[in-house]
Parts: sequence; structure tokens; C-alpha cells
Amino acid sequence: MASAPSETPAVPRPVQLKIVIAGPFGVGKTTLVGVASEIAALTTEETLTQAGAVVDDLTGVRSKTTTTVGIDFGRLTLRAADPTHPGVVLFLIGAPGQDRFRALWNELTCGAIGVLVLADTRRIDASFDVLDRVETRGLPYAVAVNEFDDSPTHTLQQIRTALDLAPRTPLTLCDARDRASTRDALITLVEHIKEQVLSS
Ligand SMILES: Nc1nc2c(ncn2[C@@H]2O[C@H](COP(=O)(O)OP(=O)(O)OP(=O)(O)O)[C@@H](O)[C@H]2O)c(=O)[nH]1
Ligand SMILES: [Mg+2]
Repeated sequence: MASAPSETPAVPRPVQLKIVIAGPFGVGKTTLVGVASEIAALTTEETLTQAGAVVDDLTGVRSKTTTTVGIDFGRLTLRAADPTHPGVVLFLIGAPGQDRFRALWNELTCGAIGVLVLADTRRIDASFDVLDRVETRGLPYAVAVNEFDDSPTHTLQQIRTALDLAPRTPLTLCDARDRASTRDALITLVEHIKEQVLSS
């Protein structure tokens, strides 16, 4: 005998989005992925050694002892207030920050829907290269300034001007060590991506 059709409507599957977390060396990409992720994040940290001193630029982050040599991987589910909305699952890919990994950029961003660029106002010019690569790739992006204890105090407008961001590019402050703060930065990016997709 055939079973009666279920009364419960099928739960829609969440939309899955690949998001790249990019930014200069030591800006807090691995920290952000680890804090934001609801699963134990995959990391590929290796110790910075004397042998790498000729290729690894430690300017401004001398106290750092490890660096990402592959990718970070984490996952964050964003549930909508509307229970009929399937929500969104973000697959978070933390990029390596050292210049020697720039050849990975195209593979890393392949299939990505957007990029969260982390910036450090102590080394504002260190962000230009990654912003350039994101724009060349044509991906929607948002910028989040990871505030360190000794970061100089600037207004968002001053930072926007210094980074030469378009008025439509979201710019927020965040603390990569704080879950709620990283979540807010990622939600800002997702909202921006949605606007970009709807307006295209
Ligand atoms: N004070 C402070 N320290 C932070 C903050 N975010 C990260 N850190 C620390 O700064 C260091 C850099 O963090 P990582 O997350 O490894 O940086 P990264 O961008 O992944 O570095 P690479 O992968 O090597 O490019 C770590 O020691 C963090 O604990 C922050 O918001 N404030
Ligand atoms: Mg890292």
C-alpha cells in the first residue's frame, strides 16, 4: 500500500555561498575564519622561520610566529528570521597573506560569490594590492577594518578616502577575535552581494 503523502512541507535547502577572506599578511584572516566558523576550522599554519625572512614581509607584524601556507576553511550558517526562508550557508576560505602565494589567487576565488577584505589601519598601503586583485577579478566585496590595540584612530570616511573605496563599497570596523563582530562583517558582505546581484 502506498504511504500517505507527508503533511510537512519539505524544508528548503540553504543557499551555499563561497566567500573568500582576503587581506595583507597578519591582518587577522585566520583568526576571523576560526572565530566565525561553527565547525572546527581547517587551518594550514606553519612557523615563520629565518629561512623565509628573505621572502616573507614582516613589516608591522614582527611578533607573528606563524603564517597560512594554504587556506583556512570554515562554515557559518546564517538563518533568516522568516522560517520559510532557507537561510544561507557561507563557506569561508581564508586566503594566505604572503606575496609568495599570489599564484593561488585565481584558484582560490574560483566559484566565490564575494570577498571580505580585511584591512589594518597601521599599514593602510598594505591593502592596495589585494583590493586591486579583487577589483580585477570583478567580485563584489566589502572591507572590514580589523582594529588592533595600537591602531590609529580615524573616522570611517578618512579610511574610505585612504583606501580609495567607491561610495557603494561597504566599510565597517570589526574585531576578528569577536564572533558577533565577524558575523556582522560577513552579513554586511552578504547584503551587499544580494544588492549587486539584484541590480545586475
Ligand atoms: N590585538 C588584536 N590582535 C589580533 C586581532 N586580530 C588578530 N589578532 C592577532 O594578530 C595575529 C594575526 O592573526 P592571523 O589571523 O594569523 O593573521 P592572518 O591574516 O591570517 O595572517 P597570514 O595568514 O599569515 O597572512 C594573531 O596573533 C592574532 O591573535 C585583533 O583584532 N586585535
Ligand atoms: Mg592566515
